[in-house]
Amino acid sequence: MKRFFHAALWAVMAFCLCTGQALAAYKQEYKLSIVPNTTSGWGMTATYFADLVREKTDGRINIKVYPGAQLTSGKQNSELMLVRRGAIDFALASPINWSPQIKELNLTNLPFFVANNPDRHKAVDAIESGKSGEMLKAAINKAGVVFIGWCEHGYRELTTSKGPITKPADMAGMKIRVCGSPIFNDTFTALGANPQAINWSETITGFQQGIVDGQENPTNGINVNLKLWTWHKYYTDWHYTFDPLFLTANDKVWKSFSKEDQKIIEECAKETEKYSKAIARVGLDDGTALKYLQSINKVPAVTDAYKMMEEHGMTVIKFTPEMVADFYKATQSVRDKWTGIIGEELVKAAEEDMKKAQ
Ligand code: X2X
Repeated sequence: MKRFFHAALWAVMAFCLCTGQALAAYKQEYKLSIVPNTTSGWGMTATYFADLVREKTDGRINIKVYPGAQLTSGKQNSELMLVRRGAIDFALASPINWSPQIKELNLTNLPFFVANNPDRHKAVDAIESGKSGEMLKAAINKAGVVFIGWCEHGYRELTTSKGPITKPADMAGMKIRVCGSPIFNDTFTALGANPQAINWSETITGFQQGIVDGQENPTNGINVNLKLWTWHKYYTDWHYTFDPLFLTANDKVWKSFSKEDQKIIEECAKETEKYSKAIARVGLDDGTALKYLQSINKVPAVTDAYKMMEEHGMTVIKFTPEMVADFYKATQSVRDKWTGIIGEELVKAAEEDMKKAQ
């Protein structure tokens, strides 16, 4: 019996060596952190990724999504530190929450920078797949975590209880909730508003209590999903900053996976990227996103955000090029200051990547 057991053990080990499977024990569960809830576009993306990885690894890698910034006790700016330390295994993260520590990640939050191109969605793709994207990935890896792939939150649009907003003067003194990233403070101050840094975990209560007059977040993923019309009757479609998302893993966790499993995870991330971009862009692009979602049989409940918001009594203001020009001018000092912090080389590389793609 003993000899049989030994022989069996050797056979298993030999099989593992031949197939390149690591013998290191995998954890029963890997924790993936996200800041908003599971029904947001961000949450749907995280679930899509976790399900795909579980399926493609035959259950070897079981990722569980922890929503609501619960793994960071509501403090969204601590996420990078906790992934680095290993308290969090994976994060589907926004540059906004990591930019206080990784200065390069302020790039897409330069006001009126990415959308300042004829096709704003192509501009995003060009950064992510271009030289500037490589520089961003390198900056994330240098911070001690493993970059796995890009996903998407979307362009950040403004919702307010007062309005309509068509020129910077309309924002004078308005209390706007922003996340705790300093560039947002500078942008809203330059526009004459009164930015209030509040963690997302406390923001909804802030709306209910009327502590702020407005906030900014992506249309499909947050504004429609959270029914922002409950508190804010004005929607300003100004595309002033862009919020990608990226999948990352703790370094040790990543190294514990076999090469095959790492490759599977990377392939799952690529699939997730397509889905994530499509749900962020559906109804806001030329129809490409909807076609893709139809092809994979994953059309979400709302595919026309503008109609939905208007049906709920929101006034939708779509910025004209003249309106954008006014806001662009009013925020010049912010771009100047933050280009210096982000690094001129990276900002230039992004400009070139975006120009080539148009
Ligand atoms: O805090 C926000 O506004 C949110 C949910 O968009 C992020 O975490 C970046």
